Amino acid sequence: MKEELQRLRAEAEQALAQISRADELEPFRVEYLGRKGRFTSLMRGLGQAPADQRPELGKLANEIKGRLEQAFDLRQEQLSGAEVEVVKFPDLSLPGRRHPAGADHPVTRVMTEVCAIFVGMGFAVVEGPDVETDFYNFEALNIPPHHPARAMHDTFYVGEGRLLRTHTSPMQIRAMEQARPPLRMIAPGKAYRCDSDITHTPMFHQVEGFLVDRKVTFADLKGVLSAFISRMFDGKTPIRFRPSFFPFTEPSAEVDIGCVICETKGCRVCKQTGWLEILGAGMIDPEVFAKVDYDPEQYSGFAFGLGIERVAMLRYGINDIRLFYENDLRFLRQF
Ligand code: 2U9
Repeated sequence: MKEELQRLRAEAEQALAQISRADELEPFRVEYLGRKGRFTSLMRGLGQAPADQRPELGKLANEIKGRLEQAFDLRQEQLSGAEVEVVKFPDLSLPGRRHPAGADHPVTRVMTEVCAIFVGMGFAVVEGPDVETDFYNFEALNIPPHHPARAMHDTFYVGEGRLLRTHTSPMQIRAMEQARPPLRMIAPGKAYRCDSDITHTPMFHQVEGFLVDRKVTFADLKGVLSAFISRMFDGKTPIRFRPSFFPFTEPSAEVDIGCVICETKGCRVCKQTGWLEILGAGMIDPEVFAKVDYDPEQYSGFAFGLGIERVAMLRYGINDIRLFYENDLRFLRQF
């Protein structure tokens, strides 16, 4: 029994000395020192030893167990220290951890570019709330109740006389109320219309803008918008102005550029016309001036609006607007 105890002690000490990692400690403890371990089962056999040897054997067994437990604690301490050492001295030859870089969404990129071009021409940027009143969204823009143009706007009403703005022009009305001409401003932001198909999403982005001063003419409108288009697309893109109608501008025009896909030859994207509509614009209607107390005899101005998703679709050759809002990384990583 004595020899068996000594043998187990030597074996356990040897096994402990060979342990070099902290995760090997627990299996050792279970095997030798645990409740069902080898030491405990040997101690159980003590009952079979002759009665006169039992006290001496018991004392020896307790001593050996105590020393092994001490040695175990010491090894545990040494190994936890060793792990700290590893952290202190990392392997500098290992490759570093990569931090994936994000990128601007294509809509954000086009929005930033459009704004930068107008800011470069001296336009100030104004921003305002997405939830608006009927007055700022419709009435001040010469769209009275029951005007047929309201049907075109597919408005989301949110209760208590409030609605989600259907365009960013309300902010420009506020800016006109607060300042006097000369004014040059753009209003970038989100607009909402209850509409969804391959060219419409219920939320989309616009940049609308206006310039008001004495003696502003349609020629100024043509000059500023031509400069914008030549900076946004390549300088050689042909432009044409087509008569149109908006309640807030008179006269009004829609501006087309030569199809960027087929270079005006005619294709599916331009519906064989060779032209793509890019902007709406016109001279600010005197009724709008009346709403903000500007004298239309003294002042005139032009205004314009463009849909950012549409420009981004043309710029990047995207045929379904909904792709912008599906958050599919395979799509977004291309930009
Ligand atoms: C004020 C007065 C008039 C802004 C204008 C348009 C024409 C226009 C559309 C383009 C594509 C909206 O996103 S879209 O569907 N906009 O065609 N917007 S003139 O007129 C204003 C703005 C502010 C004070």
